[in-house]
Amino acid sequence: MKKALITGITGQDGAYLADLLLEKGYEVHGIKRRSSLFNTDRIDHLYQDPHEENIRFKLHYGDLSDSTNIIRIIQQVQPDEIYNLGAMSHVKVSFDTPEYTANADGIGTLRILEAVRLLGLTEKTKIYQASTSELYGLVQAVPQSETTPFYPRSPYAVAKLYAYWITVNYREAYNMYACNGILFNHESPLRGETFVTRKITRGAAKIAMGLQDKLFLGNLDARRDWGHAKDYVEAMYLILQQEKPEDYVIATGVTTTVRDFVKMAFAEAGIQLEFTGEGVHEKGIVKSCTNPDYILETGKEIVAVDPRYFRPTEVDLLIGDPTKSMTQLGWQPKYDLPALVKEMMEADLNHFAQEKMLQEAGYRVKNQFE
Ligand code: NDP
Ligand code: GDR
Repeated sequence: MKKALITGITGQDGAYLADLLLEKGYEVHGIKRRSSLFNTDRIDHLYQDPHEENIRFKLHYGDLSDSTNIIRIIQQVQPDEIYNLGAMSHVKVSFDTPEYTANADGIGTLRILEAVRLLGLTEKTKIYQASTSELYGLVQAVPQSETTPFYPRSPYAVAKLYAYWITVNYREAYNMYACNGILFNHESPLRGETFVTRKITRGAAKIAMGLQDKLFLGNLDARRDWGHAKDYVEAMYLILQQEKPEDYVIATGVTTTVRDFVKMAFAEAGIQLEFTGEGVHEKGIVKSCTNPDYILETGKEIVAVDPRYFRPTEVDLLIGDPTKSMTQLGWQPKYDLPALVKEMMEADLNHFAQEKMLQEAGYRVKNQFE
């Protein structure tokens, strides 16, 4: 039985990847951080009682900032494959916590590679590094492929640049099977609540149900190549099943503005939006509302721009060229953007319908931080 170790198993991608590898018959180990509240919501369905025999899913406490802990876990697990997905993954937050981001995202990757080397596992253990389209940053050329130059635009992207190159260097220096998947944005109903797509689908669902008045967003002109996380974890797996270790771009090849994503999300709830005004004065107003369950007056302003969400340096345009992964890996995404938006909206409408009932029945107070 193959063994996989996933860092970042409690995150969006970690959860989908754990599902996939368990389905494929792997024994799956994950590293989770200690937190004051349970942080395993996304993987609770995978729990197996450690007192039972033949457990195929195991969690270990750990942190990418702790070398000895990483070495101990890798020594104990002796994994065939390591998927290094753990990271402080929020671009905007990395401007607030740049040193921590460099430690976890940059040096954390070195700690994994070095542990494998120190433990003499270079021939046994394959390593996947979660690289990102944020490496391209300031547009040099489009669509972005494996040969497009990098120009990172945030502490997050700079930390990930180090991680990218140290992965390449360990592959070349020590003949390790270590690869970068350069993944463009990928989303799902499990996406963290403060990334723009999930913030939009949650906001649209709450506004439709009368639980929120307005959605405040930052740069509506930013363009992203959005895919579905479920498709993208398949690519991670495929990258580690090749004869030779190489780096791959994973993307859909379609780019969309944040503004258009907002329109698509509200349309799923039967609310047509139009945008008026420019820059910080741009507003999204209700053009029509055809869903009888959600009554919103025409002309009501429900989306506004708040400069607090602007980034000191922005990445304006991402559009990936997935030719290499499609031809060499045979990777093919199953979801397009409309299917992704539909699935995310269905999940959030369903979630907030329940939340509304609980609030109305007095079982739950409104969370002011949401
Ligand atoms: P999430 O933010 O959903 O998950 C990040 C995971 O990393 C969580 O499990 C988190 O734990 C864990 N983590 C954070 N800091 C540490 C640390 N110091 N030590 C150990 N674990 C840590 O990210 P995604 O699932 O969306 O992304 C997975 C990886 O892919 C990340 O590295 C991200 O940078 C990268 N990436 C993501 C893309 C995307 O569009 N989603 C695109 C390209 C790359 P906790 O739950 O406790 O916070
Ligand atoms: P990104 O994702 O920075 O691309 O990083 P995010 O969803 O945060 O932003 C995408 C774009 O939307 C604009 N935007 C807003 N973003 C957020 N979060 N909140 C807002 O209110 C808002 N309004 C507009 C942003 O300015 C940006 O242009 C994600 C992460 O998953 C990284 O870890 C990963 O490496 C990259 O995708 C690929």
